[in-house]
Formats: sequence, C-alpha cells, structure tokens
Amino acid sequence: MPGLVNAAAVELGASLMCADQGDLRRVVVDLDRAGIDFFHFDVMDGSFVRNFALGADQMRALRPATRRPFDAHLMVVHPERHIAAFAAAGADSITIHAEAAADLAVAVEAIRKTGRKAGAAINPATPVSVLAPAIRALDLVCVMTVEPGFAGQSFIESVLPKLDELAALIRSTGSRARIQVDGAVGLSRIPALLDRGASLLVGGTSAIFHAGATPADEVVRVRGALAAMAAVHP
Ligand code: S6P
Ligand code: MG
Repeated sequence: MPGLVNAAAVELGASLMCADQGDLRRVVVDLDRAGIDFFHFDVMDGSFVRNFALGADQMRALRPATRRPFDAHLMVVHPERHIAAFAAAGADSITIHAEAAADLAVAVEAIRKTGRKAGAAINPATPVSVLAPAIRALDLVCVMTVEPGFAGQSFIESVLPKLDELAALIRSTGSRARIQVDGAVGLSRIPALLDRGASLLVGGTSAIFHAGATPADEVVRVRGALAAMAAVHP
C-alpha cells in the first residue's frame, strides 16, 4: 500500500551501540540538540546473541542527559527477568524478542504493567504469525532487517514482504502497534520502508554513525530528507 506512512510522522532513533562508547553522554546531548526522536538501547547478553552491549546501568546514567524517549531493545534470554530493571532505569518503551519469551502475551502484559510502551521484536527468519497472540497489546513491533547482534551488516531484502504482512495483521486486528525497522536502515531504503508501514526507524552505522560526518550532522541530514519526502508525498 504505497504511502501508508507520511514521512512527517516518522520518528528517527539513534542506536547507541553504534556511538562512541567512551563518550555516550556527549553523544546523547548532541543528538538531542540535533533533533533525534528517540534513543535506541541495544541490550545484548552474549547468549541470545553473540555479543555484549548496553545494560540498565548505562541507561540510568544517561537518563538525566535528555528528555527524549529511551527505547530498550532486549536481545537477551529470559527477557521477562529484566523488564523491571529497564523500567526502573528510565526506559519509555521495552521491546523483547518473540523468540526469547516463554509466553509472548504474558511478557507483553508484564511490560504494560510497568506503564512503559510494550514492544516485540522478530528476527529475519521469524514469521509475523508469532505476534498474533500479543498484537492487540503491543505499542510497537520491531522487525529486524539484519541478524541481531552486530551493527554494520547488510540489509536482508527478503524481510520486506513481512512488513506488508505485519501491516495487514495490525489493520485486521485493530492494533495500535507501530512498525519499527532495525538493521541497515540507510536513507535510500527509507521510502520503501515507509510505503510498507514503518514509522519508527533505528539509525545505526548506515544512517547516523559513520566516518566523515558527525552524528548530529547526519541526524539533521536524515531529518531534512524526511521533511523533503513529506513535502513530495504529503
Ligand atoms: C543489531 C541491533 C541494531 C543495530 C543497528 C545498527 O543487533 O539491534 O539496533 O545497532 O542495526 O545499524 P546499522 O545501520 O549499522 O545496521
Ligand atoms: Mg536494535
């Protein structure tokens, strides 16, 4: 369905695992001033994925640096055990992986009880159908377009039809869930993602954090491109 999402309604997040880990507070302050919409915290336990990344302590330490939303993406086993910690650390939304939850609907309900927005993520090979039991309780669905674990990978094109399926599931169930896309989201891909219903974009090395430009300048550039898209396709 072309034009499903207006570019003006799209929110751009910064994936902090891609930032200078020695200077995260300055990065957060700079991106806040540059107009980033949310901060995406990749939480990795070395078990669900073969890497380690941010935890609740970093989130708590960074919370005073910005009022913009903190989006926790838990790539961990037993995600149910960690919901309370991220809620207490200042997360505005908490996303768990459908593959890791013992019972997705129960885990999503546990997130909702904390008062935070509830998200579910699916790996590239995971079918949209696993979301069905929880879809009406979800605020967002994170569709991975790379294998979780590392930044700087190639976009997996075969995931695109799942966005259409997900948009159809959301429509048919009356869910209010927004579609987030995470993995190799570069500027050239954004129009196709919007056409398929995505409205939350996670910016990593493909969009914001790379050599040759400051992250703040890249946020301004991507936001400018989104504004231009909105003007062309209002
Ligand atoms: C991957 C993680 C993502 C990455 C993001 C990086 O496991 O969930 O949030 O940080 O994909 O972006 P890029 O453009 O380097 O793929
Ligand atoms: Mg992520």
